Amino acid sequence: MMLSPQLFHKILGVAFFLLPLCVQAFIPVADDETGDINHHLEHRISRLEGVLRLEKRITEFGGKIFATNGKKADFNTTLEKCKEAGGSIAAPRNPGENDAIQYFVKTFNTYAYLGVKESLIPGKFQFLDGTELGYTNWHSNEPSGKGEEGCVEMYTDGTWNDKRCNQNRLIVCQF
Ligand code: MMA
Ligand code: CA
Repeated sequence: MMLSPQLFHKILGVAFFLLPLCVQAFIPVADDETGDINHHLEHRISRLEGVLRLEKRITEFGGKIFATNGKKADFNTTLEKCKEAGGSIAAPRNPGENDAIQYFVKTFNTYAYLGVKESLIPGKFQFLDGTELGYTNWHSNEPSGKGEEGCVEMYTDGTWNDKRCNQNRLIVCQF
């Protein structure tokens, strides 16, 4: 018996419509297993986070995770290291995120470069992708470089200073 193309198309449509229902109906075990696996993974992740917090390697604010390896590098090397790790250089968007980064600067007693750079307009700073800063925390009388200091470092008190990019600073990334 030959199916007409129209009927074939209809059957195909119904089959695909029913497919998700069949998947749910015929393998209910899979759902339980998924729940178990999720539970197990959550438990493992929370223990790993405990280790990283104990080692003072991670902080968190508003869903953003900040991390350091405790090492120092110049600005461009910091960009590379953070990218290699699947993140980007830490760029605070509000006081909570600034505090989360400052925790490392204080703990390791080492200034950190931020993901903020001078724009084409000397003395005006922006995020690395060129977007405007909605929040800043400049130290008094900063930025001062007038085109000579293209990067930004965080001081131990959490305030910012524009700085040449070739210094060694604490690597802090965001994820
Ligand atoms: C250094 C350098 C500048 C900073 C001043 C503050 C002398 O230059 O770190 O970026 O603005 O100190 O006194
Ligand atoms: Ca400066």
